[in-house]
This record gives sequence, structure tokens and C-alpha cells, in this order.
Amino acid sequence: MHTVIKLYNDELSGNCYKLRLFMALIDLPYERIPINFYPGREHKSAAFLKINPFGQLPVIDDGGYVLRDAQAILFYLATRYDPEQRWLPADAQARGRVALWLAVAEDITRSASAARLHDAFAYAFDIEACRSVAHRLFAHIEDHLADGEILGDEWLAGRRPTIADVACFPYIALAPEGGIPLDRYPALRRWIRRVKALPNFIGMPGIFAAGIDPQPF
Ligand SMILES: N[C@@H](CCC(=O)N[C@@H](CS)C(=O)NCC(=O)O)C(=O)O
Repeated sequence: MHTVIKLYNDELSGNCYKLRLFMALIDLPYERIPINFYPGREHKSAAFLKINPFGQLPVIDDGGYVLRDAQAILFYLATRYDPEQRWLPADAQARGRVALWLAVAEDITRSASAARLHDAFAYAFDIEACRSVAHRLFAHIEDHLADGEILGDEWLAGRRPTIADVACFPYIALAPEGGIPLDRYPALRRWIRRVKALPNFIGMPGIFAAGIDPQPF
């Protein structure tokens, strides 16, 4: 019998939310194991370091197969639990484009997410450097999405939503919490609305589902 996937999770973590969102989108059941990131710092506890020596969330345990890193986990879940390959296309070039945007998601974590950790969780990061890297990335993504819209490619890796969009979405949508407003990125704001309109979309604290956003874009 297949045991249910365990997600080591904090509700305020955008990296954990990537996985909660994806598992909601593909309707995959899972169980949340709460790890208090702030202020508990449970991700640095001896017990959790045995699960992930890097001391980071998220981690999954799928019947004894333990995997860390949100992007790696998205890749695994899409490969194993989306047999129609809607979210991770089989075509080599399309798959290469998805991999590229998974790498960009990590750059977004190191800049926009770090700015949010600084502002909301009192992390001692160089806030100006984080914001300026995030703005450079967002300007590039803005151009990519605006160019794509002209050709009918409304998603980061082309015509259909993929795990690339799921990986990049949380920390772009949460960027204002790190003092990175999105006013100058209209194509990014349109893409955020498209993600929020996906069937089975779920939000998290700071990211509201379409229609109930207190400050609609
Ligand atoms: N590359 C990792 C980064 C994960 C990450 O930065 N997680 C945060 C929580 S959202 C964390 O655990 N930070 C603690 C640390 O880096 O020491 C991923 O994508 O999962």
C-alpha cells in the first residue's frame, strides 16, 4: 500500500507553499509535518538536521524516499504523479526551458525571498543588494512575459503552465513584503492573475486567491 506523502512544512514559507500549491493543482493528497521556522528555528534542530543536513525547508518523505529542495521536489512530483506530463513536458526543448526557470526560481529565493526574510523575519541580509538583484530579475521576467504574450505564450516556459510557473510564483507574489513593489511590472502582474485563476489554486498568508485580494492589481 502506498503511504501518504509527508511534507515538512511551515505555513509562512514560500518554498513550502510551492509544494502545497502544486499538490493542490494536481489533487495529490499529502500530510503536513509542522516545522516552526520562525521564531522556533526548528529547521536547525538536531532532529531536523538528521532529515535535512542543510537545515532548510521544504523536505518530503514519499514512502521512505526523502528529498529536499523545492525545485527538485517539484520535478520529482511532476515526474511521478502527473502521468500526462502536463506540468513537466516530455519534449526535450520544452523540458530544457522548464529547467531554466527552475534555476531562476532559486535566484528569486536568494533575492526577493531574502528581502522578505529581512523585512518580516528580522534576518541580517544586505537589503539593498537583495532588492536590486530582485528588480534586475523581475525586469528580465517582465520582458520575457510581455514578449511571450504577443506570441500567445502566456506562461514562463511557453503555452501551458508548468512547474516553472509554480516555482517562480510564490516569491514574486510575496515580493512587496520585502519592499519590492510590482507596480512597474504589468506583465508580471497579469501572469500572477493567470496563476491565481488556475483550477484548484490555493493561496497562503500574503497571497490571496483571485477575487478576494484586498488590493487587486
Ligand atoms: N534551495 C532551497 C532553499 C530553501 C530555503 O531557503 N528554505 C528556507 C525556508 S523558506 C530555509 O529553510 N532557510 C533557512 C536557511 O537557509 O538556513 C529550496 O528551494 O528548497
